[in-house]
Amino acid sequence: MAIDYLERIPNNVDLAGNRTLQRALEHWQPRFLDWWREMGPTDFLASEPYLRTAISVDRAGWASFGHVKMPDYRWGIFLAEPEPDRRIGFGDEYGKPAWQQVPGELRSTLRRLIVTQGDTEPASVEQQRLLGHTAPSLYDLRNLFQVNVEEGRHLWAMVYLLHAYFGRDGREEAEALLERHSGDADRPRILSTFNEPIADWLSFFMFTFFTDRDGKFQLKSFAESGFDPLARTTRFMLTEEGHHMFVGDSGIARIIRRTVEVMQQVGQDPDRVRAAGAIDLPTIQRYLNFWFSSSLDLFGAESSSNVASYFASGVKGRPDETKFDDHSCRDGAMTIVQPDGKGGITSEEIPLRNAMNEIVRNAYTRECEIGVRRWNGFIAAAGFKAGLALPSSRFRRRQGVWANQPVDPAGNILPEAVWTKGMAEWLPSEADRLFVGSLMQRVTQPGKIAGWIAPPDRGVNELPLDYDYVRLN
Ligand code: BYC
Ligand code: FE
Ligand code: FE
Repeated sequence: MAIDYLERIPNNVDLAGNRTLQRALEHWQPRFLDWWREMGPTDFLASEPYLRTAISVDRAGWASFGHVKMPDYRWGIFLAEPEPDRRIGFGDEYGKPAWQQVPGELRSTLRRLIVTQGDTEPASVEQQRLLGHTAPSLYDLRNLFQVNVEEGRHLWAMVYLLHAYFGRDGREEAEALLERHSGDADRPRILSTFNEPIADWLSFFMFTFFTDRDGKFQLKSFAESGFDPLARTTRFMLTEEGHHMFVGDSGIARIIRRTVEVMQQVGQDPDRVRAAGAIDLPTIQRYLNFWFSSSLDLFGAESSSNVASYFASGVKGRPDETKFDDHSCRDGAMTIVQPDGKGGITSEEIPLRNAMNEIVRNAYTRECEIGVRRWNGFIAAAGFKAGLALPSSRFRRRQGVWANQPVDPAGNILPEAVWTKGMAEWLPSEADRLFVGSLMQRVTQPGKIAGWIAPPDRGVNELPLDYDYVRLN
């Protein structure tokens, strides 16, 4: 179905054919805009970034590009095309027709998951709201704003489901999504990582690499859902997610390329690298340790009865469920390694369905490793020892069996005092944050770039690097 841009809320769900729903969403729309003006990139309301907007849900040519003031961005509701006669692909309902309405007994489960997903989207916009002041180039500033408006649209995607399928409770949850705020002492966002400050662009790139990638895996799990509107919504969201991870991956690669260039001039000593205005590799590793460990928590506990019931009931599958042989997983088991409470480790066999969080976390980790290997490639090519590494999945966890355990990045359990001392070296210190913060000077001349990051390989939409990617009005 084509997207109707004449509507106040662009959509391909025939909103005009459901007046009650349309009115409810039109009532929520000004509240969303108020939230954007208060909690979004508030100091850039008059700026015009060069943004892409979805104009169809087809793979080929879904986007149009142009300079737009962000409050005028056409946030809308776009679902991937329906699959005729779609069937549930996993769990106890395997092979039955996918649901076009919410099954009564799954109502509260589905609502909670949709709210949790929806909560992360505006949270990330809040976390990133001040970064515009310190963008290393107009190209990067534009990418930040592109990510922001799309996360705003992801909020719309979840709010549509809440309004369309969950009645009054859904409308109340949609309001609450604008009332919780990242880092708010009284009404924080639901998931841990979305309350962490993103104060500098190194954190932003780490977040878009590691945390948006959790988004990808969670959305892929929902893309398998037996609740068809959720599956179709998340399928379209995934087309936007690719860009967010590109921003993170290429951002970190560009930082590293600049760092090794400086190392070739001044040597490896972190102090000399810093004095030359680049970010030393040990600092990059510490930021990586922080954001990777935080993002691992977003997959939930290694053993979870919640996730077993999501899988059994057909609510939430595994990413790329069709690639697995066994879609029932009723009989399988998985071994989980956990601390034994006496300074050692022990292993426990748990039912496969209870281990779904861990299965998805492992797939996520393998994908993160590909990025790290690529970054190490830049370091090695410059003639230095390529030592960036993901910390162990036991390191600095707050959820699951390894929560609050004294573990080093290699995964060893340490005596409490040794561990406490180590943590100061493994995570960004106040001094690290101050140093990185000191590099964050805004560059606004087209084609110019800050000294701590290499230029991108190419511009946006085949435009040159010195294009005016943001008109700062
Ligand atoms: N922080 O059985 P457990 C994205 C809670 S990112 C705080 O282990 P379950 C994006 C859990 O909620 C993708 N609380 O967990 C990225 C539960 O609480 P209740 C976001 C946590 O249910 C960048 C309790 O602990 N999408 O889109 O198997 C920019 C025990 O739970 C955390 C989703 O997360 C945590 N880290 O799985 C923008 C998908 N971890 O119910 C956007 C929706 C767990 O006992 N969410 N808890 O009060 C889910 O599927 C599941 O809720 C989780 C947890 C995978 C998060
Ligand atoms: Fe998102
Ligand atoms: Fe994202």
